Amino acid sequence: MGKRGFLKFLSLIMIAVMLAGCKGNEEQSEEPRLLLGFSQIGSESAWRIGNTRDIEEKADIYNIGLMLENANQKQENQIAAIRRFIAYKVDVIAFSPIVEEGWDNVLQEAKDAGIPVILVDRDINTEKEGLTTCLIGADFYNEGVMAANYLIRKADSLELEHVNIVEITGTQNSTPMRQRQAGFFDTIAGDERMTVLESIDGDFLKSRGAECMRHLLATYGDTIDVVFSHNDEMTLGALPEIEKAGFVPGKDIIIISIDGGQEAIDVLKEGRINCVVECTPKLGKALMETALKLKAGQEVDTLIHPEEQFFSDEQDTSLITPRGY
Ligand code: GYE
Repeated sequence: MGKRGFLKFLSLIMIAVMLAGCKGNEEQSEEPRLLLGFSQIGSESAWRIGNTRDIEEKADIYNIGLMLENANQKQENQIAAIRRFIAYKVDVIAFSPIVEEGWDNVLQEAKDAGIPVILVDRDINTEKEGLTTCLIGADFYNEGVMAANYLIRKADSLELEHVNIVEITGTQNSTPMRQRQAGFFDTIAGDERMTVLESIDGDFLKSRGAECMRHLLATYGDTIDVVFSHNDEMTLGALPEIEKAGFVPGKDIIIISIDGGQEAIDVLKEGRINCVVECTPKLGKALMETALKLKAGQEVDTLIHPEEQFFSDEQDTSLITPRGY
């Protein structure tokens, strides 16, 4: 390239850089409509990762400034994040409480600062009124009911006389753990065939699901008819343990899971899981719309449940469309 050619090349690069800079400035100059602080629990499952991604995407679409903090499964990190959001004077705070108890003080601080708080995914337990504005999350009790109704139908179709169930639960004292269990137990209560051998805490983690399953197999061996697992991760951890112990999941042991992430649906299609109750992580749209209403001083619905589906070996599973999480 000659000197002139080189100069031309250089000026082209400079123009390109300037244009890129202008575009960046243009994007930045569009003020966010509000600032939302969101404290996420962690990254324990495909569900959680899908939920974080959905909230980030929707914040972008709605032009909402998002301060997102990941608490790595620790309540104290969530409390510290909420305090930072208050100090930063965000417009709205949202968080997914890892457990139900222990939020009164920090939420009172948010209330005193005049910042509205939205609960996402999970609920809190408190005596105090007015600490939060609303809850956007799934109907976990109904998920437990759907899981149990599937089991009752399955027991009918297999003409089972006794059904021994082991339950691997989500994080102790979390809303999905409490309500999925309550919905399931209330629904099987009237069915004399059903016995729950043990409920064990798998903390929504794959590694814990495997550990719990090893313990359950060592204790109850071939008397286990059903595994009811509160999320896909724990189910996916438990399956190899069942196979190592010489049982065929989906046939020797009925496997019931909750969430409906792609990996679990693929295993359902293979026949190694019998039923997956959907719990959608796509709560971002409702969150952004609610935050905008709060900023505008409008009334919001106090409880928003997304619609949820149900997948099982009773249907043609090849028709299930890609899940997106
Ligand atoms: O089922 C599980 C996750 O709170 C609904 O938390 C959520 C649960 C979900 O990690 O996979």
